[in-house]
Amino acid sequence: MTHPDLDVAPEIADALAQGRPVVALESTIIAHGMPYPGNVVTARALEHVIRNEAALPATIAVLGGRLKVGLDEGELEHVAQSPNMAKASVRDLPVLIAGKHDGATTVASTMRIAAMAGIRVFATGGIGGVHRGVEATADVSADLTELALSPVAIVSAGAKAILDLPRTLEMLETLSVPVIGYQCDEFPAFYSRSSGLRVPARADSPEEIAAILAARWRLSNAGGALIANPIPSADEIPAEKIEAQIAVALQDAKAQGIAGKEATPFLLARIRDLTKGESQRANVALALNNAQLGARIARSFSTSAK
Ligand code: PSU
Ligand code: MN
Repeated sequence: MTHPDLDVAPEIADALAQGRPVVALESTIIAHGMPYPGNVVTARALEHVIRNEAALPATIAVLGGRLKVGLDEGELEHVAQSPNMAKASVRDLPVLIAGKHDGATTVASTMRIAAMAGIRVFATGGIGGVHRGVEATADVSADLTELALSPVAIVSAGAKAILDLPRTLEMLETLSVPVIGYQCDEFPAFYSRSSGLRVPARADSPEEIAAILAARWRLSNAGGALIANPIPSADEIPAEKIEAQIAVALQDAKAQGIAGKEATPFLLARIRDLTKGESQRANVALALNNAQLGARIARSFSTSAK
């Protein structure tokens, strides 16, 4: 597991060596997805939920050009507060490594680094995907292409509602990524449980998901899987309600010429303002829910692999 650019925290390295469950967490959601100090509170809460489920959290970030798997208190605080945390997708990693810079890892780069460390399960809020208006912008998140490359299962509340969900599902099919609805038949839409789109497969227990993952990686180690876990009913924002705010945020982005990697952070922040924080509360709730399921899947996967 030694790699010249990778630093795996000793506790996590031990757990992985012994086949104990570990769940990766991303850092873009901390540095660019939520404001301080709520972001660091959420980051700690995500780690706590995973430990409570008898698994180890491994928050991933780039610090001083090192690919860090597992952050200590001070490092987590730094990621949450520093103005110098670049939003780092996979293509940004070489530049950050060579320049010894800091970077907050997206779903795509977190997957890549998790795979390098031997972590198979990763919990996040919602993955990136095909953006609305893709015909004009060609904006498709590298989260999708990475799902076709790295052997990591992502637990996500579907894909972010700001996206074009039908096209995102089409692209996942093209990339041969298994999409499994957890206790649901519909692809969840991040803030809401329903999207009107069917998931191609359903599983009702972490054990069932672990068995699917084991089979997936017997076929090939190239690529991961998407576990779609709907936001808990008590925390959801109905699709009709949030859709109006999303439309306003998308219009504002267009008017201000926001595009590329700035698009997602801008839209999430704008929706947070428009909903007076309601979207943020939903985002935290669904991320915690995903961390819990991620830990259960990792536990089940590690026992079945023994
Ligand atoms: N989900 C959230 N908040 C976020 C993101 C996802 O709840 O901030 C981030 C993830 O890091 C994801 C990224 O990988 O947004 C997608 O950005 P882009 O569309 O530029 O690929
Ligand atoms: Mn993009």
